[in-house]
Amino acid sequence: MKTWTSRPVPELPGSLPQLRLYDTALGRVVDIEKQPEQSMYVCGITPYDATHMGHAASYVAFDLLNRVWRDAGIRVSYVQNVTDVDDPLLERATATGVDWRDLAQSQIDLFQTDMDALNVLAPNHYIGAVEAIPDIVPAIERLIADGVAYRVQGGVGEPDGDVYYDVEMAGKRSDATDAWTLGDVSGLGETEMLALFAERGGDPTRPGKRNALDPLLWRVARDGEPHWPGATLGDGRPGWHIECTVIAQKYLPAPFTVQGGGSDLIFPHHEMGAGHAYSLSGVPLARHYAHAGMVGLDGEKMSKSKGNLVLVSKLRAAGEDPAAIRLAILANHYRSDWSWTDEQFAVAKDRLAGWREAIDHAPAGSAGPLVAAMRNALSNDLNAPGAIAAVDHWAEGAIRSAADNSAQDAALVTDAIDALLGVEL
Ligand code: 5CA
Ligand code: ZN
Repeated sequence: MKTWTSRPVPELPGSLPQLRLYDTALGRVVDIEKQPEQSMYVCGITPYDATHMGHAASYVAFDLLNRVWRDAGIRVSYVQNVTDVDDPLLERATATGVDWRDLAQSQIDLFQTDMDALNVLAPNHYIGAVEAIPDIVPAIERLIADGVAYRVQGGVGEPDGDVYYDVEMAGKRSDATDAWTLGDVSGLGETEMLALFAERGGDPTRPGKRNALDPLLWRVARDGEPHWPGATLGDGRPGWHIECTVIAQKYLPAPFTVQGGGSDLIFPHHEMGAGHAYSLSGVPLARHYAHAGMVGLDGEKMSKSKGNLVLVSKLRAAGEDPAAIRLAILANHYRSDWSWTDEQFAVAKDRLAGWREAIDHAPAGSAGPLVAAMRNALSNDLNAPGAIAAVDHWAEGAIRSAADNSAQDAALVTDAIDALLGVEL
């Protein structure tokens, strides 16, 4: 699928220190191994509504990772999916009387325009679930042949043949030390898993399943639902977790460096994806799992289903500067849960205006130490608030300074704020 076009990233002299990142599966900050090329998969949107601040924050978080790797001279291979067929998308299309394909396409276009406005670097591959179906079908057939997936008989009004992943069997099959067993990514116990599974698209009470937590791999065709050829599986459509697993395995090395998304994807999505990948390839999907915090509004998680949304496109349409939206997001550490407020947005707008003013007063020799301070903060688990504080400190000094203004320093500070934070002055 077509992606958006990244804006150029200025090159800075020097380079970033050793990158440290919080790994969800390990539960601590780890050194990211140095490699000439790094790879990441960031879960994309389900395109049934416009990009809200929560989505935007998760893509800005992983854009920071992309930028710090590039700053360290590392090539980045970046893949993102788009869940362009799934229950919530079909339900919304039916409820609003729009063709689900038109709904998906319009929201994908809007998302890409928002990402471009927010100066989020584009992935190298942007892949839809629908276009991945020819790769997903043989993967599921293999899981069945290997005994880690099974077909369920239909019940009242349900056809035979939905395919589920056998979490227990998959866990037992793994004898290597880095193998997957249920809970490896999320660290959750069964009770918590059951609650989250039901809440986040799972069907724990579906009759005929071997384990309540077994996730759907293939949903055979139902009347009125879109479906695709499934070879021996029969016509149908894929489950959610297998979609991301197969796309990541096709376009990235195994294991790739970082699997990313919002923290609501830790379980079941990234847990099950890690299992699927191990069952399919015998190696872990990713070396590290990283998650962004949840963004809320008025104390509640911002979500399409709740409808309490602050939309990037609406703010843009109201004439707000996307650089200020990005700066408002970055003022929160990517791992923290936070709420969008007009007050915080006003602070970001003032800050951006202050930085723009200070740039004309850049004291000679001040840029180098600022760039070093920004890099130090960002290399420490992408501490954007720390990098912002460094720029604030520099800007206050620049305004007060009696030293000569330096065009060279002004250019370097402008480049650093753009290259490392993605904020264009
Ligand atoms: N298509 C799947 C991933 S394969 C999906 O979760 N789509 S989504 O549109 O619901 O979310 C897209 C990304 O935004 C995910 O990484 C999700 O974790 C993140 N996200 C959703 N809501 C929020 C929120 N309120 N705060 C922070 N991130 C959020
Ligand atoms: Zn995903």
